[in-house]
Amino acid sequence: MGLIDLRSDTVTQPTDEMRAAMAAAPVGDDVFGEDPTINALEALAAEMVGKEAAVFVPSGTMGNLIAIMAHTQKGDAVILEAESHTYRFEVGGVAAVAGVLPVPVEGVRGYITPGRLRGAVRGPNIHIAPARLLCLENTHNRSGGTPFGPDEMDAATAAARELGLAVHLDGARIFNAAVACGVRADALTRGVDSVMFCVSKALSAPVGSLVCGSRPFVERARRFRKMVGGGMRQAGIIAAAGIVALRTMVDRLAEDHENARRLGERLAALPGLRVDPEQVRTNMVVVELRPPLSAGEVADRLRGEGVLVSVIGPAAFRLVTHRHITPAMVDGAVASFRRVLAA
Ligand code: TLP
Repeated sequence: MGLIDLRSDTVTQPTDEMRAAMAAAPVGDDVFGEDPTINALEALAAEMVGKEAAVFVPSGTMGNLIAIMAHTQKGDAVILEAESHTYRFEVGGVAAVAGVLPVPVEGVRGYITPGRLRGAVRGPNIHIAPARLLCLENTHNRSGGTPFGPDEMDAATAAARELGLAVHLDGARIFNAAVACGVRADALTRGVDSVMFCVSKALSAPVGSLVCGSRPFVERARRFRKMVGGGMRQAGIIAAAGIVALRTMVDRLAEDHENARRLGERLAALPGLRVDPEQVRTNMVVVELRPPLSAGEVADRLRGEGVLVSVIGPAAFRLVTHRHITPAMVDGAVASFRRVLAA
């Protein structure tokens, strides 16, 4: 069957159509705003999330960083979910580069409720860094790809408005959320000031993310992109794949979600594992091992069987389905788990 790589949807390969579009893409110097393919991708991206403008960046990490820089001044406070990717896995750039105080708030499966948000905003008081920005994440990676629907997004953004905060959304997987909730992505982004999403994850493009918002916000973000070294030249070569990703790869995400559900249900039936199939709502499955098994050891044995998973804790894995994972591979992975646990 070959390797069953469930580590992340970032492992997806570009499609033949992407490679052809990349080879044929008209390009120019993007720092001068002259790359027609990047300009087309930015326009398409902005339109899909209902914003005025967008800027193409090499990674989600850079996209979140420059969005935060564009919303804040040094010394401001930014409210983030305690398990959010930006707080936990973006190398502390929010503090080290943006120079703002991250204020972590524990969410409910990654969702910052309006009540918890109100509880986290203090001041005004001369002793306290002024809170300027709320960062949300949809889908929420660490809580197993949990999607938040329009009502939850609207409630959080309305509370942020009352508190005078701008809102940035880490929507690395916003199209997974939209497909899972049965809505268009713009129904999830209507209340936010800015959204970053990635074409490099389940949408299968090789590189790239978009930061979208109002025209003045995006112009500010574009300056910060240049500051942190993200001004690219004939990068239409990669943007071309992003256009194909947005046009052809969104609807098929439903297949990844079905496969994740299948994986979750079958793993839940194995002794030694704890999985809640009800919580598998997009393309991720979180698996907990019952003691005394260690995730590192089980992952090594699975690797020996040709199944790759991400270890996310001493007794926990994350498994991600994507375009290269078929239902037969799901069943193959489950069979490997069964053998490894029995050994
Ligand atoms: N997530 C990756 C890696 O961190 C491991 C993954 O495999 O899930 N926001 C969210 C919610 C993300 O999940 C990621 C990447 C990013 C931002 C950062 O994107 P990149 O990797 O393009 O910098």
